[in-house]
Order: sequence, then C-alpha cells, then structure tokens
Amino acid sequence: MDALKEKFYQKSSAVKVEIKNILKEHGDKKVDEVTVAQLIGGMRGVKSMVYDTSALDPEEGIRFRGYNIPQLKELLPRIPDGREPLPEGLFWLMMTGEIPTQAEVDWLTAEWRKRSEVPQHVFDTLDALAPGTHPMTQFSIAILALGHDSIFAKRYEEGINKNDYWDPMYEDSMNMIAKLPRVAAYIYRRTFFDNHHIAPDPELDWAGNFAHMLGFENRDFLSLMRLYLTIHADHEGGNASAHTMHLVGSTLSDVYLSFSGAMNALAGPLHGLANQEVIKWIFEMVEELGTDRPSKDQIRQYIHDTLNEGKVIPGYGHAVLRQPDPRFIAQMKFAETYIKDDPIVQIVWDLFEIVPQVLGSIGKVKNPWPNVDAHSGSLLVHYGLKEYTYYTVLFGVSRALGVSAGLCWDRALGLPIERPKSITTDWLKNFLSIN
Ligand code: CMX
Repeated sequence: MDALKEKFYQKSSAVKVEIKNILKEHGDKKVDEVTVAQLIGGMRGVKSMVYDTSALDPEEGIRFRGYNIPQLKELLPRIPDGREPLPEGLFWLMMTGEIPTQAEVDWLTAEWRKRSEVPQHVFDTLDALAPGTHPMTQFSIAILALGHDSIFAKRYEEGINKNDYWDPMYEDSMNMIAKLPRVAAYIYRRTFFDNHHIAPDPELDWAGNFAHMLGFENRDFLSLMRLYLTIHADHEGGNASAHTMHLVGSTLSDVYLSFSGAMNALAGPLHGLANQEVIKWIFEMVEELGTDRPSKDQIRQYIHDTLNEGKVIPGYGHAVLRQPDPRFIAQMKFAETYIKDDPIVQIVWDLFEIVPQVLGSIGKVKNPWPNVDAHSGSLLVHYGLKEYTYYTVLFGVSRALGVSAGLCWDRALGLPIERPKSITTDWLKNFLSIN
C-alpha cells in the first residue's frame, strides 16, 4: 500500500469510528430547521451533509482542512524557486488533513505521471463528437469514457465487501486525476488547434505539464496554472458540483460516473460556466464601447444596461460568501505581481470598484462582491489563452481534486445513499393552512 493510501486509511478508519459513536449517542439531536423560504429557495444554507475536505465561512471564505489560501501559499510545497503551491500538496492535505512534505508531494507528482496514460478509445470517443461541441460537454463525455476502466465498478461486479469500497475508490480517483490534464489538453488542441497535440513532458509537475500540453511554455503561465488548479479545487460540499459528486457517488456509482455528473453541474452559467461568461461579457463591452480602456462612467452604464436586460452580472454574487472571494483576491495579487498593466485586468479591477456599488444599490442581491470567476479569465487572456468556452474545463480539472477526495472519504466512512424528502405544493398549502 502506498504512503498516501496508508495514511488515508488510518485517518478515515479513526473518523469512521467517531462518526459511528456520534450517531449512536447524538443521532436524535437537531442541528438545523428548514424554513419555507429555504424549502422553495434551493435549500440555501440548510445543514444537511458532512464534508471534511474544506469548509466555507461567509465572511472568511474557504478553508481547506482549516487552512486559508494565504496559509496554503506559504505552507504547501512548490517546485524549486516556485512561488505558487503545487495542487498535489492540496490533494494530499484534503485526503489526510496533514500538510505534506516536499518528498510526499514529489512522490505524488511521480505517481500521477505513472498513472497518466489515456487509453486510445477515449481520444476516439472525443474525435467522434461533432465539431462545435462545447468543451465542457466533451470533457464530461471523455470522463465517462475513462470509466470503462473503473476498478471500483469491476470489483463491485465481482462482489466486494462494503468495508473495502474505499480502496478501489482511491485507486480510481488517483487514476482519473492523473489522466485529466491529458484529456483536457486533448480537448483544447482538438477544438482550437486543428488536432495538433503536444506530448506530455515527463519532467514537469501535474499543473506544469497540463500548461505545457495546452501549448504554453511561459514560466509565469505555468505558475498561474499551479495557483489556479489549487484555488479552484474545493468549496465545501454544498456547492452544485461537489454536491452532485456526493449525490451520484452515494448510489455507489464509480468516480467517473460521479465526476461526469459533477462536471455537468459545473457547466451551468450560475456555477463554473460563469468564468467564460465574465470574459465574454467584458469582450462584448470592449467591442460595444470601441475601447479596451473604458471610463468608469462607461463601465457603470454598461452594468446598468446588462441588469436592465434582465441578466445577471457574471462573476458577482454568491450563495454563501458575504465578502470578496479570497480566491478572487489571490488572483488579484497574482496580477499585481506579474501583469498589473494589462488592460483587461484594469477593467476587472474597475469592475471590482463599481459592480458592488451598483448591485448593492438594488437591494435584493445578498452578496454584491466578486467570486472566483470574476478574475480568472483576465489572467488567462493575458497569457494568450483566449478561447473562453474552454475556461470551465480548467475549473473542472481542478475541482476533480476536491470532489474526488470527498468521495474517497464518503466511501471510507460508509455514508449511505442520499435521499432527502420532497413535498408537493398541496402538502405545503395544507401544512400552512392555505386554502
Ligand atoms: N447580478 C444580478 N443579479 C444578481 C446577481 C448578479 N451577479 N447575484 C444575485 N442576483 C439576484 C438573483 O438573481 C436574485 O434575483 P431574483 O430574486 O430576481 O431571482 C437576487 O439577486 C437574490 O439572489 P441571492 O440570494 O443574492 O443569490 P443566490 O444565492 O440566489 O445566487 C448566484 C447566487 C451565484 C447564483 C448569483 O449571485 C448569480 O447569479 N451570480 C452571477 C453568476 C455567477 O457569477 N456565478 C458563479 C458563482 C461562483 C461559482 O459557483 O463558480
């Protein structure tokens, strides 16, 4: 058994006993109540699942196993002379609750490299898709195709003891994460570069190699990818992609079926697709105004026009956060260090000043501040990754780290199939004594 698997098994076995005892002693205690507004309003804020890899505080933002993003930037191992954390380290942390050593992260980089070969049938499946198929649709389908080799599905078919589910779930997760950069790069090169593909570089780390296979060699862009793939990895369990992963996985679907489902949730414009919508909206503004250096008055008017057309301002607002997203701030700091004179970055910063004032003045928007998606596109555009319909795939590759770690924990803890209760409108009216 490898060191990560061993550590994960030890930690999760201990938590499994704790959970069992909590259930036995406190199973009847109430932790929450559901209001009618929550019932109709997308279950907002209802405490209804256990998820340990990360937790989201409305004011402070995301913490991964207790560590916020500035702390992770300090503590997680990097490449020699690197400034950004390696996503491998975050995966280790989410799986074990411990900050890994450099040697542990180097091992994980090598392990994912070993597992990274993608079967030809996955590329053939992608090649069969119609030109113009959205990259997220391609990504979701490719993940399903990878599922042909699911060890969990095979072991289940053979008849596996339920106490051992965690083992093939770990193996599948490691295999899938290892292969995703190759699959995602294939989609990018197939869609935008006439099927001219780039072979992996065995000297590079997981994120660096992904950037290389996309076609980028700029050192700073490789650093950006390490940061990007770290900060998008997880956002507690209730968000649409993580929750989908948990829900689908709770039926004992394997990691590929579950993650493909998660990606279909991420592909919605109110969730991960907002990163493409932000840059599309900014490009349209630049085009309409005829300048990439619009005045603040012009920007303010454009925001009002968008709202008057009954549309949302992409990249702003959040179901949980009530402050600027620390993931936005981390990207802003990156831009300040590397590319502060970029005109699109300047627009993003002007929007950061103006959008919250406008949204705040409407009254109904609970969080007028930027989320993670408000900044990412401007950084990618700067380095030449301008094909914005691809952006959510980058988000998805990163999200695999958090939600796969989460699913490994689900199986290790033996969590049951998810099955909340729905009610009919008639039931509700009856309950509320409405005729
Ligand atoms: N622009 C315009 N209106 C907005 C808004 C925005 N950015 N954010 C919220 N509102 C509106 C809502 O549409 C809602 O209007 P109605 O009452 O007319 O339906 C009202 O304000 C209240 O919504 P809320 O409680 O503040 O926000 P929700 O929890 O319902 O929704 C979110 C959260 C993210 C879907 C919403 O803020 C939004 O649509 N933002 C723009 C899309 C976006 O950036 N999504 C990415 C989120 C991060 C991610 O998952 O990647």
